[in-house]
Amino acid sequence: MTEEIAVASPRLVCASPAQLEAVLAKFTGRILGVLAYAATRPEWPAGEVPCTWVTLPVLTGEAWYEVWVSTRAVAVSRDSGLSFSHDGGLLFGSLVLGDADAGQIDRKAFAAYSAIFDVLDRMGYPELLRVWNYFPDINGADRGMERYREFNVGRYEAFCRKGRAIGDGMVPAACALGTRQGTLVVCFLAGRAPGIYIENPRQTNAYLYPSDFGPRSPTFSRGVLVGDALLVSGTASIVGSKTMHPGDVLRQLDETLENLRVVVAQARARGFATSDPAGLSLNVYLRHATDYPVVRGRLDAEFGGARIAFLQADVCRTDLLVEIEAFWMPIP
Ligand code: 3EB
Repeated sequence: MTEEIAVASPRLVCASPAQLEAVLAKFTGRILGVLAYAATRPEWPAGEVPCTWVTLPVLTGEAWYEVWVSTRAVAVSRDSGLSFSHDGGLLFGSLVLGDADAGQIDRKAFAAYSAIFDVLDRMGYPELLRVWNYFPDINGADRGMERYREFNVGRYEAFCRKGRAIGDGMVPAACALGTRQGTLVVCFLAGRAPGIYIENPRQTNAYLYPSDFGPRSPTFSRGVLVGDALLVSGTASIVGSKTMHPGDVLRQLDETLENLRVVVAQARARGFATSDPAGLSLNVYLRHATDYPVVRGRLDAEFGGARIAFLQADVCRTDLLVEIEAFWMPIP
């Protein structure tokens, strides 16, 4: 007799402020955590559900909630300033560090990632699957280096110090965006087992970016398959390692959509089978809020049934005007 082993898979439910209470009630006991996107402190779920505020303006309303749900019962915990939930297969959590606008973002990144890796090792969920990085003034300069590049130095050093390999099929999916408030927010999904990490043949693997993009490369992959869920990294108008179509948001959008199609195709080749458009969620980060109407028009035409959040954020290269992350999985 063969026994089927269920692989842990996350689920995502998106909610407006009006929908939040009902969503939380429906998934009580199975909520891994909530990412709350809002420019000003949003309404908070009561109780012990770990909720992390990402201080970005939402272009479609007051706030936007991503409720990450497990298919199993979860336990909620705290350790070393991290709050997290885990279900025996997956661990979802966040760490918020203050004074991230006071310089030395490399040290903050090193501290955050070191603390996260330590907790993951202690808890027995050593595999970092997907990371969300948010910090202020991402394109500003500290001590003569762009803060995103400085962030990459600290992140890279923490990977090395904590024994994480950097290479093909080994680095987490991620996004990195600039906010307007003084905290470094790092949210993460980790697992007892590694994910299937996806790269994009149109793009240089980010950990191999040449040094003109900074002394240490960013440590992320283009996407990750976690069970039957696909989590696509922040995706932009980059071919090889070069920004395409500077100054032209619609051409950047087309290039970004092509990159997204290629990442999904790569995931299909590795076993990703979800095709229900209702299970697709996109976060669209726009550098300029004034680009919202044209970008929205194009995306509404492209993605019929998907849930799309539009957020205003600084993208991690000054010449990038748009970045899109995508989550695609069965509806819980
Ligand atoms: C890029 O493709 C655009 O540093 O974690 C996308 C996703 C980007 C993740 C990161 C950066 C990161 O290089 C920027």
